[in-house]
Amino acid sequence: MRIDVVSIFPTIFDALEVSLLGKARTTGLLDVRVHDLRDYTHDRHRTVDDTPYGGGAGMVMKPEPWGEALDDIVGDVERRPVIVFPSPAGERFTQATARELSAASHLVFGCGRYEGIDERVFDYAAELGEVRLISLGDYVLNGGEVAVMAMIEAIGRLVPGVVGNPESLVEESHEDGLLEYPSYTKPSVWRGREAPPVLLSGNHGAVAAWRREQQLERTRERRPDLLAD
Ligand code: 6GU
Repeated sequence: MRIDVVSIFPTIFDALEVSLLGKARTTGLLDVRVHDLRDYTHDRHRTVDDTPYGGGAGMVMKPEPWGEALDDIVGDVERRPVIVFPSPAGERFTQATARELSAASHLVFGCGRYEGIDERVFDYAAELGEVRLISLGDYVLNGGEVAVMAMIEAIGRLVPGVVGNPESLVEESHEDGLLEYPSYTKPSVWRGREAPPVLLSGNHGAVAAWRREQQLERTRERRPDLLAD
C-alpha cells in the first residue's frame, strides 16, 4: 500500500519509522511518503495561510500550495487514490473505516492546520480521487497530524503481513462490535490478586463462555452505545 502525507509538520511522522509500521516500511509492505506543504510555495516566507474572506478569527490554508502538492503526488499515478482530509467536521473514523481503507492501494492524507483549508481544495481533490473527510471523535485537535498518525496505525496494521500473527487481529475490541475480554498471564496469584480460575482450568468451552460474558459485561458498563447499535 502506498501512503502519501502532506503536512506543514512533516517531522511529526518520524514516529512511523519505529515498531510494526516501521518494519512494514522496511520490508516494502507500506510505502509511506511524507511531503512538506511548504515545499509547494514560491514566496520567500513559504506562506501556506491567509486571512478568511468574509472576516472572522484565525487563518485559512491557501489553495495554491495544496493544488501543487496534490498534482505532484497524484499526477503520475494510474489509479485514483482515496484522498483523506482529517477534520473534526468529517464522518467518524471507526474500525469499519480502517478496514475499508486498508483495502485501498493508495491513500493520500492532507493535514490541515489553522481554521481549515480553502473549501475549493476539496472540490479539486475530488477530480483526482475519492475524497473523504474523516474525524477521530468529538473533540478538537490543533491540526490533522495526530489524527492521521492514529488513522495510519489503525489502517496499516490491517494490511496483510504487517501484523505477524493475523489471529491477533481477530479477538480485538471493536472487531465484533464488543469490547475485548480481560487478559491475564503468570503468576496465577500476584500481590494477593488471583487470575480467574476458569482460565487455568483447561476447559476451552468454559474459557470461551467466560470471555464472551466478560465482553458483554464490559461493553454494557463502559460502552452501552455499542450494544444499542
Ligand atoms: Cl481528524 N482533526 C482535527 N483537527 N481535530 C480532530 C479530528 C481531526 N478528529 C477529532 N478532532
